[in-house]
Amino acid sequence: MKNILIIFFLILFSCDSTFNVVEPIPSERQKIWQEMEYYAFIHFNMNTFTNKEWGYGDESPSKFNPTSLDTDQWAEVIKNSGMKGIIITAKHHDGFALWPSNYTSHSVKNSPWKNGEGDLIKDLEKSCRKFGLKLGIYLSPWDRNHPDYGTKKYISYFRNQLTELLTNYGEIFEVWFDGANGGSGFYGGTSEIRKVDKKNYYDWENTHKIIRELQPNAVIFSDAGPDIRWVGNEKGYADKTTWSNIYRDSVYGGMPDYYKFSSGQENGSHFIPTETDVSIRPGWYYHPDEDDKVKSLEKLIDIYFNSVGLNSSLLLNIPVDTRGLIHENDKKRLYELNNYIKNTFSNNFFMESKMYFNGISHPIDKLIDNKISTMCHFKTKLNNVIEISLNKKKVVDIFKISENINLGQRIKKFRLQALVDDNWVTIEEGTTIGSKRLIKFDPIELKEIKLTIIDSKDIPMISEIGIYKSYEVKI
Ligand code: FUL
Repeated sequence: MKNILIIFFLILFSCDSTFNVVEPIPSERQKIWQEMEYYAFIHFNMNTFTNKEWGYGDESPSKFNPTSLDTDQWAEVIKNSGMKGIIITAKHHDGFALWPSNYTSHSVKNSPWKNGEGDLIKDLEKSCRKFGLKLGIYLSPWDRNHPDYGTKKYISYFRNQLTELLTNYGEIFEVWFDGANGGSGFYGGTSEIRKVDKKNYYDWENTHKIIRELQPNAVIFSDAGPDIRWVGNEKGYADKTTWSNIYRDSVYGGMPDYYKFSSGQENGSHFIPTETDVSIRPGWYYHPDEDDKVKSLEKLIDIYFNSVGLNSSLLLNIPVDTRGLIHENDKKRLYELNNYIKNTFSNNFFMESKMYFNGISHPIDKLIDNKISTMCHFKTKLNNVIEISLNKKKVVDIFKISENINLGQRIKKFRLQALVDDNWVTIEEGTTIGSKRLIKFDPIELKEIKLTIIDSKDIPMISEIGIYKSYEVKI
């Protein structure tokens, strides 16, 4: 009888035995990036001082003059906010460089800041290392200042700047290329409209080679990858259905109607997860009249659930102010959000619970150890059921599930139910899971919960599950 039971058990599910992969799967650099989840964008550059979002390219370097710039303050606030890195706008569309580039005079070296002796990227690099953060670079492909923009010569200039940034500032975790490019600008004084063929002008393939050679661990972001792709909006919301898979060669940076690709494609040829970029204020850059328009904690929590909780990452922008500091109001809100995330997710009520995979009792430890590599999986693709019984009734409002995406994203359809008065009540029916799916619902008191994985591309590989109650942040 015992042997029959063991065989039955192995037929239905197992933990950490041999398994197949479902292509496409992430590269090593993507795996490292995927674990970061939440990191900061900093928009700080010429626009901070002209109170604009997009500079024309004719701004005098003398305008760049922060009074008390302190990159240690940025890094300290960001570290204490639970974020893992910073991506800085080294050069935005107006062409002003935050480092003393050898290839242009339009940079900090002609500004009053530190009498032209400063290098903001160097300062930030040091602060990031000091506070244990990773450093990433935003380098605008569009340059409204440069006389050669639109010609082949500009591509060499762009690559020279990229090479400087990837050579002189240690390890870079992400290189960020904006899809906004081409249009009106100063262009060395011609003040005209210069449109470019967004698909071919930049010869991205060869630009990417430079990055791979100089910073092999860096992920490359653009609307279309090749490593990380845009989520398709700047509001902070990923699609409810989010495949990391996409037919990469059907998309390109700056393409029209890109938003149509937000949800990816189930059978896409390449693994290119989304990144959700959104600003904590209405603008990307600092504007004094937005000091009281910092997003509410409630809104930021909603964004967190709809980005990190929808198989994406959250790149939250903080506009550093004209002093060169993260403003008190943004700092306060970032700390509140961190307080919420830290305290909510530190208490997984699945500890000491009983779990059943397709009706068979099974230890839950590998699914609550916060390790993607330890997991449990079934033996069939359809209608697999995980039932969990808490050690006692609890009021909860969040459910978490992760697939081991290192073996390929698989789950296509699921249903989450709670046992209420002897009836299974559906909390959520959904599609994709991916690296992390967070489901938020009205608080409910329960003891038994059931997840049915209705359909999957291949046998589902579950690496984490969790159930939580939202922490009440005192504001
Ligand atoms: C956009 C840019 O045009 C904005 O200014 C900002 O940098 C945002 C992150 O990307 O496409």
